[in-house]
Amino acid sequence: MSTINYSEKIPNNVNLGEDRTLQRALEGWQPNFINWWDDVGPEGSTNHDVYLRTAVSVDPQGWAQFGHVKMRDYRWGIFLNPGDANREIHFGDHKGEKAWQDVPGEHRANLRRIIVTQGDTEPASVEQQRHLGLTAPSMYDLRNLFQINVEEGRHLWAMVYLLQKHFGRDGREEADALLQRTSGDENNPRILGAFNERTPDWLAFFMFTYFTDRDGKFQLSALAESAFDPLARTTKFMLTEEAHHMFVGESGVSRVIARTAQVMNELKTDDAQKIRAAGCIDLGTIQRYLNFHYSVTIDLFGADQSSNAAIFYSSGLKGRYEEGKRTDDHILKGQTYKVLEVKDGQLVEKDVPMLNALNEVLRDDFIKDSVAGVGRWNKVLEKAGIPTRLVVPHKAFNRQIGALAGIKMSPEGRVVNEVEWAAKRDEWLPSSEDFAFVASLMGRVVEPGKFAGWISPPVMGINRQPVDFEYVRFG
Ligand code: BYC
Ligand code: FE
Ligand code: FE
Repeated sequence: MSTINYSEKIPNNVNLGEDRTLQRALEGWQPNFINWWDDVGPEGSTNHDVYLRTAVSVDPQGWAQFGHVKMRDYRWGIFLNPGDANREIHFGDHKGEKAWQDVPGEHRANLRRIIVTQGDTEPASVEQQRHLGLTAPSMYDLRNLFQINVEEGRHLWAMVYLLQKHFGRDGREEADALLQRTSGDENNPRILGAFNERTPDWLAFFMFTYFTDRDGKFQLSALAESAFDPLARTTKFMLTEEAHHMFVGESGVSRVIARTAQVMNELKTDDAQKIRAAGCIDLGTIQRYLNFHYSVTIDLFGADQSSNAAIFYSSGLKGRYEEGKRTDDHILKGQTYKVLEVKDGQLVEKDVPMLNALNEVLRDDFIKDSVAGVGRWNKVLEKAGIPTRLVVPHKAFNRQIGALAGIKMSPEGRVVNEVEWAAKRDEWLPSSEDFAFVASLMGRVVEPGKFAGWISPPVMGINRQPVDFEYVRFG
C-alpha cells in the first residue's frame, strides 16, 4: 500500500493503527518533537503560512501536494517505499538469503547505532539552520529553507519509527535522546563533527546543502541496500526528498557566483575589495567556504580504514553506493583498495583490504559526485568570461578523522609545517573577517520577487509558480 492515511494523528502508510503499542509510543514522542521544534526549530516562524510540498503517496508519480501550511502543522509522518516480499540480501555473508523484516539479535547493537547516527544528523541540521530565516535573501529562498527544515524533521521521524518499532525499550530511549542532544552543545553535542559546526549565513547554508546533504544522499543510498528491509524501504523514500536539498545548494551557490560574475564584469575588476564594496561575495571567499564545507563533509564518511565498516558490510547492514549496479562478487573478501597514508611526512598510497576500506570507497564516490557540480559552477564563470575556477581541495586538506587527521596540507595537497599552516590558514579557510563580511550582507529581503544584491534570482519558481509568487505569507 502506498497511499498515505492522513486521517490518523500520525500520517503513515504502515498500518500504524494495527500496532497499538507502537502507536502509543509514537504518540508519546510526538509532543516532545513539537516542543523541540518550537524551542530550536526555525526562529520566529510560528505564524507563517509556507508554500510547502507534503507527501501524499510514495508513488514516483504525484507523491507531492503543494499548499500554504503552518510548519508546526506539517503532517510529519511515516512513509516506507513499497516492499517486495521476495527481496533477497544481495551482498555480504548473508547474500542470497531472504531480507529481514525484523532485527536479528546478533546485529541489533550495530543496527541501532547506524540508525541513531543517521537520525541524529536530521534534527542537528534544523538546529544549525534555525536563525537563517531572519536573513533570507528572498521569499523564494526562505520557502526552500523551510521546506528542507520540515523534511529533515520527517527524516528524524523515519528513524524514530524504526527505533520504536524494532528496538523496544532501548529504541524508545534512543528516540528520546535524539531530541536531547543539541548541535554545538558543549555537554551534549550531536554525534558527528559537521553537525556541530555553525551554519552562520546563507553562503554556508548553500554550501552545507550542496556538500553535507550529499553525504545524506550517499549514506542513505548505502542504507537503502540494507538486509534490514524496513531500513532499506524508509531510506529509499528519504532519498526522493534529498534531491531537492542538494538542488537548493547547487543552484544557490550558482546564483551567488552568477551575481558576483555580473558585478565583476560591470566593474571590470577582479579585486576582492572592490567586489565587496559593490555588495557581492568575492570568488576567494566562495572558494574558502567551499574548502571548509568540503573538508568537514568528507570527514563524515569515517576513518579510511574501519573494522566497523567491514562488519557493517559483511553482515548485510550497509551496502555500497549502487551496490546492485556493481559487477564484482558483492562479498569482497581478498580484494584490496588504495588509501592514503602519511609516511616520513609525505603522502603515499597503500593497498589495504577492501572490506576495511569501505568508508573510503563511499567517500570516493561522494567526491566524484561533488566535483561534477563544482564543474557546473565553473561553467557559470566560463560563460561570463571570467578566468577564475573553483576547485575542491585535496582529500587530505583540513581532515579531523582517519589517517589523514594528523597532518597539515595545503588545498593543493602539499604537506606543510605548522608555521606555514598558521600563516596561510586564512587564505585557505574562511577567516573571522570573511564571516563578518558575509554576515554584513545578510539582510532580510522578503517582498515577493525581490532578491538581495549578492545573489541572482532563480531561473524558475517552485512547482511552476512564478518567481515572484507569495511563497510565504507572514502571519
Ligand atoms: N565526526 O570506524 P569509524 C545526512 C567516529 S548525513 C565524529 O570510521 P564508522 C544529513 C565513529 O563514530 C548522513 N566522529 O566509524 C545531511 C567511531 O566512533 P566510536 C548521516 C566520527 O562507524 C544534511 C570512530 O570515529 N548518516 O543524512 O565506520 C542534513 C571510528 O570511526 C566521525 C550516516 O552517517 C565524524 N565525522 O563510520 C541532514 C550513516 N566519523 O565508535 C541530514 C550512519 C567517524 O569509536 N553512520 N567518527 O566512538 C555510519 O554509517 C557510520 O557511523 C559512519 C562512521 C560512516 C558515520
Ligand atoms: Fe535528511
Ligand atoms: Fe537533506
